[in-house]
Amino acid sequence: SKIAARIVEAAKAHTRRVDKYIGYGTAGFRTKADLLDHVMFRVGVVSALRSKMVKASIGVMITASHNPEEDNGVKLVDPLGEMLEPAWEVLATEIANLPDDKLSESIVSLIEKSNIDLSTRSSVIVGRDTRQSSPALCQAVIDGIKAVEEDSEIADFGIISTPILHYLVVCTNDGGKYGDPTVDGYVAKLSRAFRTLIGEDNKRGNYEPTLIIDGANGVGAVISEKLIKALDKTLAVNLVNVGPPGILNHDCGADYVKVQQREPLNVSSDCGARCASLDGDADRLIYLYFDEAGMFHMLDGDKIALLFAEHFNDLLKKSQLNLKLGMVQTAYANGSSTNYATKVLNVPVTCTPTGVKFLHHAAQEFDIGVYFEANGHGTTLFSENAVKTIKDAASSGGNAAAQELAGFLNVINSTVGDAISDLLGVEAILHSKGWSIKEWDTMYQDLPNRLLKVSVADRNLVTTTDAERRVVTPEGLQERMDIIVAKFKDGRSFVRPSGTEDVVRVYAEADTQEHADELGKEVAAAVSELCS
Ligand code: 16G
Ligand code: ZN
Repeated sequence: SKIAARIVEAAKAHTRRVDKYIGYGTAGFRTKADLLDHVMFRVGVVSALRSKMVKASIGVMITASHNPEEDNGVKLVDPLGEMLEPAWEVLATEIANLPDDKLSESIVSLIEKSNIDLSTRSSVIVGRDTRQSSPALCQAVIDGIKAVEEDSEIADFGIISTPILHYLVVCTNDGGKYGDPTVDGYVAKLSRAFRTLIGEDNKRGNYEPTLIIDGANGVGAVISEKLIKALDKTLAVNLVNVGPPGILNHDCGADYVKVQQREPLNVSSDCGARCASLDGDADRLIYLYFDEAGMFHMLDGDKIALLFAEHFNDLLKKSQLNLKLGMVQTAYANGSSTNYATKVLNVPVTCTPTGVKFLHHAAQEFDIGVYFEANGHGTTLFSENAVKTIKDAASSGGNAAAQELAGFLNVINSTVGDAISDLLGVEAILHSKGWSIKEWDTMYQDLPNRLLKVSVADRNLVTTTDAERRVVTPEGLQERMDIIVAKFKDGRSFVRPSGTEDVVRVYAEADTQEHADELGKEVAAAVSELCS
């Protein structure tokens, strides 16, 4: 057939030079950049076919997020801005790993099996991060799309954040209802909503409108620059870690701050101000500051989630709107944060397995669903009913709390976790409350915790249940862990196989750092022993 011939021809420029299986993990295909050329080409092919099948625009994002500069990756975004449907993850993985000489026949069979109408024009929205490997890999994706259909509609947005790509996909498919499908449209929507929320006076109580943003030497810095202009001094931003290319995430960024539990490069302990660290594709956010004694404090995804939940809870009470607020966390959420939500705020908390798609899905069960991973990825979802209820109450006037909620509808990028949008949300809430970062930080006290990795022969020996909180196999491990955990006050521990690295992860928390460390060590030893 014609398409088979075209794919054979185009694939010659993107041969599979490495015989290594590359899987579609929790965040798409991700590995060393120099292993990815053929994968990108094939993802391009798959994205065009997916678009034809669903008769809508599909997104392709080229990034390896918080991972080092040498890595890269790619993920597909479905028409409503959500992660690619699982059945297609399987298809994409099969196609990505075929030998070259099986590629075209396999694609033809996919077209037949899925009943894809080739006459439907495909539409693919493409974005990439600032990695030096990204332009060439992006070209490989485009070659793949064109192999399926020479005049496919390709919107190549160049360097954008992952959340902007999700936003563009949503806006393109809903005809611009959610926002104007351009980067400027995104910046304008968020900055306008933020300025409306802040109003005339950007100072209030203990809130100071000055912020350091750590751009992780990546796209977060690029977007922040646009944002700063659009904010027009409503928020005074000191942007650090803005490049040069080649040192993405190096000793800076949200993942560095969270894992190392220290400040990023170019943020010094005497600055006294608050700092927001973004990750390499700007979909994670972590705050930090130094107190008067020069001590470092970190406010992670859990703290951010609780700030949102508390404020929305307040606004719902004040506005007297009858909407159901809930939170979604994973097992990594600090026990104190869950406790604060359920016991102090009386907000229900759902726990899901790790991975954005699980949290996002669970958050859709509420009218207002706040979801965050402790690593700083998260957002707030508003049901259709919530959007309508809030807008109606806001427009009828006199209900200031409803009007504030309406402002948040536009500041928050509900399509996926978005560091820039979350940052504006946090700043607007602190302003509204007149809070310093210290007042936010002392909302509740984190339980000391420890994260460890254990290398084992086969990490998939470990299987879990109850949203990763209990081990099913290897047999006897959970019983051993129960006995160990019982020895520690406020002890809690769980283990799970990583979805992105060849290790088993161990989480432990307890009343003191020493105890959390000890608990983690003992559990790690049990994992090693029972997995060998
Ligand atoms: C991926 C996930 C992230 C999760 C992380 C866990 C998405 C888009 N990203 O980065 O949510 O926290 O994996 O990694 O789902 P791990 O399985 O190695 O612990
Ligand atoms: Zn990221």
